[in-house]
Amino acid sequence: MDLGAITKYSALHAKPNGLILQYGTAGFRTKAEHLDHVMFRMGLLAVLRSKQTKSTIGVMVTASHNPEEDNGVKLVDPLGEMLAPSWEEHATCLANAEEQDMQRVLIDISEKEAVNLQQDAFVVIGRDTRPSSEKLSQSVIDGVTVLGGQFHDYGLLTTPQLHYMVYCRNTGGRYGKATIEGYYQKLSKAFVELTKQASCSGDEYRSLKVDCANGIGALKLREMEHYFSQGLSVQLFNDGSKGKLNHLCGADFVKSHQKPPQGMEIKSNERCCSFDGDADRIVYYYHDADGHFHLIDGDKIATLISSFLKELLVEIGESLNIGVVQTAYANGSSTRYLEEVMKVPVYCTKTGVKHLHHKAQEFDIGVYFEANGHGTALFSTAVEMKIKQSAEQLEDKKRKAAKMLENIIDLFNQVRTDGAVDSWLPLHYSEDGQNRVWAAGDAISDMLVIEAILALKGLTVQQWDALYTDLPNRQLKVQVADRRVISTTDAERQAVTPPGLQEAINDLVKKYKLSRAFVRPSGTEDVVRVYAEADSQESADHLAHEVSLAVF
Ligand code: 16G
Ligand code: ZN
Repeated sequence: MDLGAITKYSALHAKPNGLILQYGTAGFRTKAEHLDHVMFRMGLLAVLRSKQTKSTIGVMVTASHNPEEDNGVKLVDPLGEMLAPSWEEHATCLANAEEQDMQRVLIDISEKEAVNLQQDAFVVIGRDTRPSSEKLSQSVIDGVTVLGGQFHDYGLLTTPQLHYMVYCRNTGGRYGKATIEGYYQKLSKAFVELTKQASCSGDEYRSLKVDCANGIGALKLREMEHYFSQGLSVQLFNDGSKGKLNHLCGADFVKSHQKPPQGMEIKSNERCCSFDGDADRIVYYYHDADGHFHLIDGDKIATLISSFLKELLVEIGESLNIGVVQTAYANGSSTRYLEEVMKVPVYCTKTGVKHLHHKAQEFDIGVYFEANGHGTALFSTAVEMKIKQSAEQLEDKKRKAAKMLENIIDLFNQVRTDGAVDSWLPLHYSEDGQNRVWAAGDAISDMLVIEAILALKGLTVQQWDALYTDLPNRQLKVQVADRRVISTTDAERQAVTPPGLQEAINDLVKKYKLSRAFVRPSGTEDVVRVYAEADSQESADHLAHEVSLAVF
């Protein structure tokens, strides 16, 4: 380590005095102007992580659905998954170190993690379309090069695309080509194969309006659309040519305001969807003939996907276990429908993809979605092997179902192992012995899966929506002096501190029918979030308001 050079370059990316940031649920996030030093330092950290794992590490510059003025950064581990928890702590430590302590912190991390500093390092970088992202990703590159790391800058990418690149590079191309064309080809091939089998191929199933949140999703869908246009034609809105990123549009806006994005003209019963600013979330919606807006959120997406997968398994004659993972935000109606009608076990975890992902890996097929539209399905190695055998051996109908399942696995961007997992995973990388894979939720791949299922089942958007009726709900955010005074348990559904808060919430909830409410400190913003649902919108609004008063 050339400590002199690090000190010299670090001074060019100086930390503002007194600024303390935390590596949160999705990395660092704050106003872009406060992030230069964090970017430089994450470049340094990515090199250390790369040396330790002897693998390529990813760095993504984005603040997802947050306002255009914000930015953020997160590291992507060797199998395309979220950074390991111990390294999140190192990231926080390094980001907050005062200039004179930088060298010591870097040496500390290297010693604690037994990093061989002679080892080569390779880092890949991607960024979203924010005006600040280009310069900030240059600061990441400065950090990488000053520690002697090599890098490839992919420039503009969606977050899931960067995960894909990391995964492909670390598996020697067995999974797919680590290029943008490789990504497009892989997904489109599976989609076109799948939709070929759809008997309902009228126009109704073949066109979709997409609100791209004025973000990266627009650029990438535009590049990709001709690869899958045989099966689907997309009409893009909020493509960044006029509006501001995430402003009055995008998945987060639509979900939290429960209304359509601006800048999109919707005719009745037209199928529409919204991506978020880095294209890892998706929600669907439509206007009915009376002009009422209907939101189809992550819960209903999980329901559609899990019921389709279950049907395919029945067809093939495999009794594999399938489970759905949700968070406290899942609408009560969705949980009831999954458990009581579909007879699928449902589990609740804390908010944040890493928690859901972890739980979903316990099943042969684990479908996980946050209500906000962030999710995917995971398939165990055993499933893949069985499906592969079935696709080769079974007769007609069964073989067709097995083939469909194979293509769905590909479309979800899931690793295909052919059974020989351990022989080609980066040999030196095994944090917890788990076969962790990437596929952490991708708006483009989720969109293609959903479109394929609707076409194959011949479902209209209204029929999909009619699976169950959402309980009216409301989300609010509350500014408090210190959100950390609130701590929770039971997958964030119960408040432990401050004393008396949970009792107060219980009393309020009792006043309404079919009601439920919880509070939790945000992992991405300096606010406390309140969620309430009840039998009417008015009751849900009242309950949310009353609970937010109890938070003070
Ligand atoms: C991040 C999470 C998302 C979660 C959200 C909650 C990832 C990749 N993203 O965006 O899953 O829903 O945070 O934000 O894990 P909150 O803690 O501010 O409510
Ligand atoms: Zn996002």
